[in-house]
Amino acid sequence: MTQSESALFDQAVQTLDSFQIEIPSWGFANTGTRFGKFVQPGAASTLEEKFADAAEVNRLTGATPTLALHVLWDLPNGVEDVPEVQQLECRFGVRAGSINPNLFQDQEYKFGSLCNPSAEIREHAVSHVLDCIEIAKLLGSRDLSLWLPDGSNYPGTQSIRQRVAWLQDALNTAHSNLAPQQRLLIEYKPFEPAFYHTDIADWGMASHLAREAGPQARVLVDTGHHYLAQNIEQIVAWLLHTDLLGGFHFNDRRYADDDLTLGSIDPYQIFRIFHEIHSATQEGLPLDVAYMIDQSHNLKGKIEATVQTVVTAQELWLKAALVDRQQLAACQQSCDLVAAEELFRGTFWQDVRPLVRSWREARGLPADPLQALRSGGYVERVSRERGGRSSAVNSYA
Ligand code: RM4
Ligand code: MN
Ligand code: MN
Repeated sequence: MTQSESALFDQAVQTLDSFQIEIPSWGFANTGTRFGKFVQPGAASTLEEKFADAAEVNRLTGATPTLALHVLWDLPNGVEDVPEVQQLECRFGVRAGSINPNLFQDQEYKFGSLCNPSAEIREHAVSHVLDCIEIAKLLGSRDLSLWLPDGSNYPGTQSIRQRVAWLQDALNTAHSNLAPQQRLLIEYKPFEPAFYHTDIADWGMASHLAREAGPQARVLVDTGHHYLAQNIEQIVAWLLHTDLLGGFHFNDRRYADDDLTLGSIDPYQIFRIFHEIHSATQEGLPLDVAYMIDQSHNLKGKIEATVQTVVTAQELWLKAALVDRQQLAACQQSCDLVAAEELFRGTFWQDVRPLVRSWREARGLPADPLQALRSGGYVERVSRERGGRSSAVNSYA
């Protein structure tokens, strides 16, 4: 290794050692679209199976020590299920990650949850959120990630402002129940399931709600929750500037909230987002960003898709770290547009896969996690074990 090669390798080691990404329990379950589901024999249907799959992904990638849990899907009995989760954490060496309340499944949420015109239903929704905060406390999970389906389908049918007021009350209550180290992450989405107005439609609304709720509230950016023309890295830059960036739900999409695997459609987009974060970190901004995956693997093998996503995230995270930001700043300052763009683009085009591979070898991980998954026989084994059962489908669609 030349001196510059070894400096590059050291940078890669530091960059990859410090990058962890949370995987979602629902990424291992049978999912589908509103038209139906194609059931996979290896899909996880119990929490134990989800933890087992998460452990396999962590064994292969070394980057996924936590598993996001969706409360009604994973802890149907709420707080009572905490001891089971704790046992699974010990058994599989994977910790519970962010806790996701479920405010979209019950029949009573037809007209909304935290923004429902019925005070009784709003109270019920708030009490579910408080239960989730309690679950998170017991599990030592820092982040509560809140996504609501609330909104309306037809103009004039709901008071948009009244609903904002109800929502703010609910979030204030949630915030006042947080333990000091906990955070409330507020996710936004422009449409779906509501098709006229969504109560938290964009990052501006989420930022406002977070700021009003209190200092432990932040915004959660789900990459699939934007209109196609939106400049997501600009939103990220603003959230960094305002110290409101709490975390990400990564996925990719071609049209809307498609929940495709990260970087499958537009890897450059993720590179640009990561560049904003690396650049803020280099400037010494105090960052605490939760990197999480939120995907629905309808056609790809669940574990394969998850491993592929983690590997892609690591590659893009490293690529973005390698941007020569001092040089870039000089080009920006002198308005040397083409030089700046070529530096930026050129770093994106650089193939970092050999570097990531060397890092894996240095860390005793499989050099090629996807290949190791294929040759390891895990998917075949769980497909045999799980395939016979009719798997209860309790997630998307
Ligand atoms: C939503 C949103 C949430 C996720 C649910 C299942 O579209 O992305 O984060 O929990 O789907
Ligand atoms: Mn999401
Ligand atoms: Mn989504």
